[in-house]
Amino acid sequence: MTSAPATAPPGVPTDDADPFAPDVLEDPLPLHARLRDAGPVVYLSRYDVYAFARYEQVNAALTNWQGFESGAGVGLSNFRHEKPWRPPSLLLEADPPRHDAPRRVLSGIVGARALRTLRERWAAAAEDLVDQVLAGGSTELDAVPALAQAFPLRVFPDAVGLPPEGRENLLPYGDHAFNAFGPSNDLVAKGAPRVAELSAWVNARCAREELAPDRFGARIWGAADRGEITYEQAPLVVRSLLTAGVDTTVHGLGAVLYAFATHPEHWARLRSDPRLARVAFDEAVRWESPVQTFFRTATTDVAITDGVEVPAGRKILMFLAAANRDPRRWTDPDAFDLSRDPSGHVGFGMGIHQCVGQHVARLEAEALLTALARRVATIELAGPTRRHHNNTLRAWESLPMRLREA
Ligand code: HEM
Ligand code: OVM
Repeated sequence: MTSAPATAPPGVPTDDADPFAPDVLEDPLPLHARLRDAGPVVYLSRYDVYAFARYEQVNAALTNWQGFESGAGVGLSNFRHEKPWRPPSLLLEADPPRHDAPRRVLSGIVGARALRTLRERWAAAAEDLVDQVLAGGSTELDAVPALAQAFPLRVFPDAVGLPPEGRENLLPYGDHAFNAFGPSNDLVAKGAPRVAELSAWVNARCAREELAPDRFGARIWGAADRGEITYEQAPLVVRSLLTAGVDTTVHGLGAVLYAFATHPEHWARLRSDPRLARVAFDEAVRWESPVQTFFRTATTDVAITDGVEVPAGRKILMFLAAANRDPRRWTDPDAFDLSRDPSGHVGFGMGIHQCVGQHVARLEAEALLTALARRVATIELAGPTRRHHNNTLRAWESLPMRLREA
């Protein structure tokens, strides 16, 4: 291993913050503003890495996979020097050309066209869930377990083709995987005792025999039959769905439900025009950025601005969340606003790794928000909210809400 400089190169401002410390995870916005204002690139001395917090640099790096690779891992750990906690993802942690075939296969299976057959089924599942929580009247509930977790867990594992047993492992496995992109802090230590058990369960579910016919999982194996990916790759592609497909949507739904509970005028607008459900979800993904950060690794010395460069081999932390609220890019960035056009946000990433599951996430959100908009006149907070801390995810642990039936 080459020894890294302990201080920033000339022209690069330094910040000694820990982006993964509990107080920052509780409220990351002040750090995001400070890093954006410090300059286009900042050196984080605590971890000896660089950081981009402005939209321009984050967007440019995400669309420059030649200069900013993913194959060295998209967490703090550099896979060229340290052994990954699990075999690397064939999508997230791969660069072209190896990234391309798995990506093509998965886009065909969870892309917008392929999802059309699920639309009515998921709409009906959302109506059922809303029926059940309203139970014939207005109600107080914790929107995290009752809605944000309940809905994805009803529809997504079925769509992948998982058996009913053991589905309770999905959220803790994903939570650990997203923690593992950060440093080995208390959050990773807290997950460690269950990693072997959870990984064994997830890995076993990726086998062909485990997966119901004609669902996402079986279709991935079907792609192997056609030679589009190898039989060795198929289980790892299934694993990507199981890792990235649950916690993300749970926290995305938590974000949009919190947004509506705190912006009643926007709930009224959604009720009068349910077609706003999709833009509302994207605006919530911009506003909250359920996936806050990912790293890249510089493949060569990369020039950022005049005379300032990131040296080859160094990790750069991309603050998607800070880019999504950069006032250089967005008008009134801290406002949740259904009138804005949130397209171009980097909450799903950008470029060749842009979230392959974004249509799944949007369809889930559309189904749930549409069902709620039909039945629920007002949503309001009914008690103190609590954050869930994760090294990568911005999440709610508890969202007490009162829903008044229309
Ligand atoms: C990639 C966010 C839902 C599967 C990504 C990336 C982001 C992201 C930011 C880019 C990572 C990078 O550039 O390094 C989200 C958010 C979601 C969500 C905010 C929900 C609101 C999903 C779902 C699935 C999924 C539902 C599966 C059905 C993936 C996969 C990749 C990915 C496999 C890697 C793609 C590649 O590297 O080519 N996601 N995601 N995601 N996402 Fe999502
Ligand atoms: C993967 C994956 C993709 C996106 C996010 C993620 C844990 C994992 O392909 O395994 O987070």
